[in-house]
This record gives sequence, structure tokens and C-alpha cells, in this order.
Amino acid sequence: MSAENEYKKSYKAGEVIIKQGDPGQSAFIIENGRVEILTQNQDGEAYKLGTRGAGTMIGEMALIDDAPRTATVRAVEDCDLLEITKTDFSARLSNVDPILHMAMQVVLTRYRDMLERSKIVGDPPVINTAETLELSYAEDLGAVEAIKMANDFESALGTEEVFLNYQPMIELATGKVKGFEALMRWINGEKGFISPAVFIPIIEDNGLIVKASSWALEEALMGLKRIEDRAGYDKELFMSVNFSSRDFAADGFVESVYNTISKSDVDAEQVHLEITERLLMGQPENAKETLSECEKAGMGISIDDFGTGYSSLSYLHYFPINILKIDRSFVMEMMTKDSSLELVKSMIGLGKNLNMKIIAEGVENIEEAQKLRELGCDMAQGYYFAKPMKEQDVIDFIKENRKIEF
Ligand code: G
Ligand code: G
Ligand code: MN
Repeated sequence: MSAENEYKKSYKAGEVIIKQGDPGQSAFIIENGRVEILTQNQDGEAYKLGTRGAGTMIGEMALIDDAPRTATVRAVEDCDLLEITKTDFSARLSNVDPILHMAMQVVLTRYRDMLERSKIVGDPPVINTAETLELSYAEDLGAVEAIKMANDFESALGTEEVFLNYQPMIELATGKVKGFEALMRWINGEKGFISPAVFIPIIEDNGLIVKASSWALEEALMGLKRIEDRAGYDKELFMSVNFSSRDFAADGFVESVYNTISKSDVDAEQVHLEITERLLMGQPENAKETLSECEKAGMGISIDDFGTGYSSLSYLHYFPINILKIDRSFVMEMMTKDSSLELVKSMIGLGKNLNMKIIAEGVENIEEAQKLRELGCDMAQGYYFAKPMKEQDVIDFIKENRKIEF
């Protein structure tokens, strides 16, 4: 067996992948190749139960219990497998709707029971039901794609394939650049540009996001330092970094953020944590504690996509929040739809009353920019001012645009 990285395992034809009676710690998805499944009954007689090929799963029982392997699996061709460890699976399961969680366990447990019974009754054993279940796995190509993508992302993180772009945020009253949002970009060797809207949910599911966010924070703070140095600023600009619920749930999140800030040459006041309402609703107590510590240290706390979360407004004073980012969908419609304009006005008013700063997202033209300034919105971000840009372009941009007239 050889392992290219954490998930990918290769076996030569003839090698045993899973041995009956051994403890099971992980399941595998067959990416390439074919395996045979062999079992011994209580009298020690061996039967071949069948073979499985690409796109199917083997050893899945290990994901639900600690029972020994019920069969031996051997490669009949050279095989490439993707491993799903019990830890990885539990982490995914803990994020899943509780009813799905329960259904998953019921189905897998009944499947095990059926396998047990068929072994005793049949001679040779009959496991038609089990084969049928395997087929439904084989059809789930989405899951295979997602694991491959997570796998590719893990190899890409730390190489030049994954980098940050920065989008400026402009103070509307003065036209000055005040800070940036760091946005992760992935250009894959084979597939080219992969949108964060595609890969972020996948790495959130399997937990890689924690590593990615921690990389992004460190990189963004070093980036901010270089941008300020080269454009002639001294601890005046902020950097807003996106975090997801998995980051907040991870052990040592606050310590890790502190450490990264203290290693960097930027002040905590220059760092904004950008999170969504959904994150707050999902883990209110944990988030409150985490955010309070970050806020005490001087960081800004920014609510992304504000207005889209369908949550009660009472959370705004429960959590220590300094900034509301009005979602792009409202800004987009505010010049043509009265109700959107009213909503934007209300959000600005609400933010002011609660002593928060307001940033409008997705400002694409001068009319929107002028209107938002007139309404007292503090800052704006959007294609009208600047798209997300590479570090060097950001430096050139702010050198040339000390003040943007509009
Ligand atoms: O840059 P773009 O609009 O394509 O980003 C799409 C989504 O991906 C946005 O909602 C954005 O918040 C999210 N995103 C981009 N970079 C990061 C990141 O570093 N961490 C997290 N958690 N989300 C990000
Ligand atoms: O969800 P979040 O706010 O983090 O998403 C930010 C994303 O919105 C960025 O990835 C960026 O590419 C995109 N974006 C920024 N400004 C504009 C804009 O003016 N118009 C559109 N359509 N998208 C924008
Ligand atoms: Mn954001």
C-alpha cells in the first residue's frame, strides 16, 4: 500500500485492504480499480461475496461502530482509494440535521443486521439487499467529486494555486480607502478557476476550512503589512477576513487568532472578523464568548450578508457586533425598487442607533454610491470602486486613489 496524502491510498492487485476480524477505523471509496469481498462463515469456510468497482464504498460499517470487519477485501486490480476516517465522518455527521443523523445510523445498523443474518442462513450466503444498497452509493457521484475536490484543495493549500485577493472598502464621506476584504481564490492546474462558492462549502463539510482560514488570516495580515508599507500607510487600514462556523467550533480558535495577530506586525484593531448571521444562530453561546474575547482584544466584528438571514433582530445586541454589511441583493435593487430602498434606509438607521458602522456591499455604479452617501452609509465595497485584486494591484490602486471622487 502507498499513500499519496492523507486521503488517497493505493493498493496493488492481490493486496489485502481490509481483513475480516480486524478493528475498522475507516471506510473507502474506490476511485479506480476493482476489489473482491470475501468472508468466512462460523465453520471457517471462505466465500466470495462479490466484487466492487469505481464509485462504490467499502468498509462503511466502521463509520458507525467499533465492531470488527465482517469481511476481507482484496484488490483484484491496482486500486486507488479515498479514505474516510471515522473522525472525519463523525465531524461531518455532527453538522448534519439530527433526523438525517438518526436515519443514517438506522439504515447502517439494519444493513449490518441483514448481513449477519444472511451469512447464517445462506449457503453460499445471499446478500442481494446489500448489493442493492451498494448500487445507490455508486450513483452518488456528487459525494465522490466532493471528496476529490477536498483532496485536491488540501494539496493546493500552501502552493501558489491558492491565494488571496483583496477588495477595497471606501469611506463614502471622504472617498478614502479604509480597508479590504480578503477573498480566497483557487486556480486548479486542471480545472482552472474554482469559485469559492463551490469549494468553501466542501471544505467546510470536511473540516479543512479550519486550516484554510488559519492560512488566510496569516496571509491576509502579512499582506496588509506589505500593502501599508509600500503604499505609505502606518496602521491605518483594516483587513476583514471571512470565517465560518467550523472555525468558531474548533478548539483553540481564539488563541490561534491571537497568536497570528501577535506574530504579525498589525494591531488587533486592524483585524475584522467577517461572519454570517447563520453562524451566530447555529452556536449562539459559543459564538458570544468567542466574539467577546476577540472584541475585548480590539478586533472588529462584522456581519456579512446582513438582511438575508431570516433571524430575529434581537441578536444584534446579544452579540458584540461593530459592523453591518448590507447584502448586495438590497443594494442591487435599491435604485429601482422602493421597498429595497426602504430596507436599505432601515438597515442604516438601525446600525446607527446601535452604534455600528454600515458597509454596503456590491455597489456597481455611481448612482448607488451617491445615494448611499446621502443616506449616511459609512462605507461601500463593490465593482464601481474596485474588484477584488491581487496584492500588487491593490498597492497600485491605493497609491493612485488616495481619494476617490464621485
Ligand atoms: O469571492 P466570491 O464572491 O466568489 O466569494 C464567494 C463566497 O465565498 C463569499 O460568500 C465569500 O464570503 C466566501 N469566501 C471567500 N473567501 C473566503 C474565505 O477565505 N473564507 C470563507 N469562510 N469564506 C470565503
Ligand atoms: O458573501 P461575501 O460578501 O463575502 O461575498 C463577497 C463577494 O462578492 C466577493 O467574492 C466578490 O467577488 C463579490 N462582489 C464584490 N463586489 C461585487 C459587486 O459589485 N458586484 C457583484 N456582482 N459581486 C461583487
Ligand atoms: Mn464576506
